Amino acid sequence: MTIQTIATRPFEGQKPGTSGLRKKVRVFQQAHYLENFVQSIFDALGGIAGKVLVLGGDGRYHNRAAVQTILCMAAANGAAKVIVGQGGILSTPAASCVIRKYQTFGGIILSASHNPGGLDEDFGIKYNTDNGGPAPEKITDAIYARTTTISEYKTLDAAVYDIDTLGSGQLAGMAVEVIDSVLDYAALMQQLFDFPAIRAWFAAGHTMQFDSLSAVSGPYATRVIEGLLGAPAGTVVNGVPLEDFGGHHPDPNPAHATELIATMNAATAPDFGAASDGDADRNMIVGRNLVVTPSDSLAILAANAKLVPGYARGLAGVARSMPTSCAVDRVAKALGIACYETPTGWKFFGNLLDAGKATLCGEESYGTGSDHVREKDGVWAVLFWLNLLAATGKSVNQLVSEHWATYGRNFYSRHDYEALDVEPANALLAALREKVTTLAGTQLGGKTVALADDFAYDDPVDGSHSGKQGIRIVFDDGSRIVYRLSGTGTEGATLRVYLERYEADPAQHGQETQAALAGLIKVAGELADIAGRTGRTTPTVVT
Ligand code: VG1
Ligand code: CO
Repeated sequence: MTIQTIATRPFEGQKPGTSGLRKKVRVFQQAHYLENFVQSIFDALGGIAGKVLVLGGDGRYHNRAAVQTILCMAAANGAAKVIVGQGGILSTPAASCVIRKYQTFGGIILSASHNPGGLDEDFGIKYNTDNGGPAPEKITDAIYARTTTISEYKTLDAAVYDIDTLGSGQLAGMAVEVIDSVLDYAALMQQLFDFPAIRAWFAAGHTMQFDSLSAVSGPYATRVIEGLLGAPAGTVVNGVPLEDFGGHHPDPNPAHATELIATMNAATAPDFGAASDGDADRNMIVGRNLVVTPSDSLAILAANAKLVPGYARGLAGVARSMPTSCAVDRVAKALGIACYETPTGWKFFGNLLDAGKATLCGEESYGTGSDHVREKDGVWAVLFWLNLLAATGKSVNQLVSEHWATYGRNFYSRHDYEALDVEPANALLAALREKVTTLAGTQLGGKTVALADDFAYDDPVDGSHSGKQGIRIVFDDGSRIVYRLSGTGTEGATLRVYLERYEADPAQHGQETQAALAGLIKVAGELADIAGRTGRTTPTVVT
């Protein structure tokens, strides 16, 4: 095996989005495309000679091929060692766990997360740093800059490494260690949660359905929930990761996890329902006839954290992305702890977690996590809920309604307008950006605008500034409308409109969400002229 230096030319558009570089598989299959990006990562890091990296992905189409490419390139670039998940499998939170546990230089995660998989669907790649978290913007910017000037990359002439057999080996002088994809992660979960209590909860006859949506949470959920926690076989459904996720959208929300929703709405529903996404960093929590809004889930975990061994010491603080509802803010206030508001994307939580300023973090997009790793973590969130169910003896519905009775309810919904033409979508945002500066103090739909801006974030730890993170309109009763464009899609543009209204009166908590938000939905549509600018009168996905 010899090291080769291959001449190449930059590809346009290798700019990482909200979470890494995501493109159609066929784009990644072009000669040199993946190689250019990987070499740009290595170059932006100042080289990887002598370093140890973690490598794995969600098992989608092109995962195995990409693992081989990256192993060859890591060896050719002089890496000391690559730790690979068996079969190329590592969930995003498991990769974060392994990077931290073995104190590696960083890791490469292959996933397009909640995006569909298969030859005609999406693939993705991102770099995580030594804290186990997604590279911050200064690194992703440097990677992107490198992709625009790259002229060569290093690789090996043909080599295929056996990634299915556990154990250590060599590839052109570089050590390769194929590890059990689940073991380290499962060990971490046992340190955080009361496994005996959850085991007793299942032994008492409680039931659950965990829908892995044929994605990478399957092996993790099966080993932990059916294995270590003794839930009956069949508790985890769609638990075998498939390259095309069985043709489904591996996105755990009511619009895409329809099988689970039907199960939880049936007369024979189990006590607890949950689902996770392509790379197992998202979670959806479901009670009988009740989908727990991710923003509420974060607030409920924060309010009850002391019941869970790993968080019994209490929380240093909490953090949420700006569009996430303010439900957790009320909990933080009651607990007397700080609540941070960050831009969308898990990378913005990293510094807060590293600095010990926040313990729990969450996003409205079915993402919840803590300082145990530096990614959001789907299976962890499900275990947290299981621990709460076991510790309180209450149902999901009870925990939610009691939470609302104590703190009030933040009605919340996200309306997505997918696959829009890019130009009008950008124009819509640009027009809002102009208009937003004039809105404070005015009346919209009978409410007074208290604050209106284009959200910008100054990181309290390293002082970095991130602008243009979404248009927000906050009313004097706490209601909010937020608009932003998605940074994870691979086709056209997706407009996300986030809607929130606070209701203190428990007599009003039973309202249907869309009805409770109807006034704001109307204002949001008119203010941005969504129908006029996009030709759409209804959103594609409502969650
Ligand atoms: C979306 C979500 C965001 C999340 C990101 C990655 O980004 O809104 O909250 O962090 O996906 O999640 P965007 O830019 O499309 O709104 V995952 O599970 O796809 O890595
Ligand atoms: Co994901």
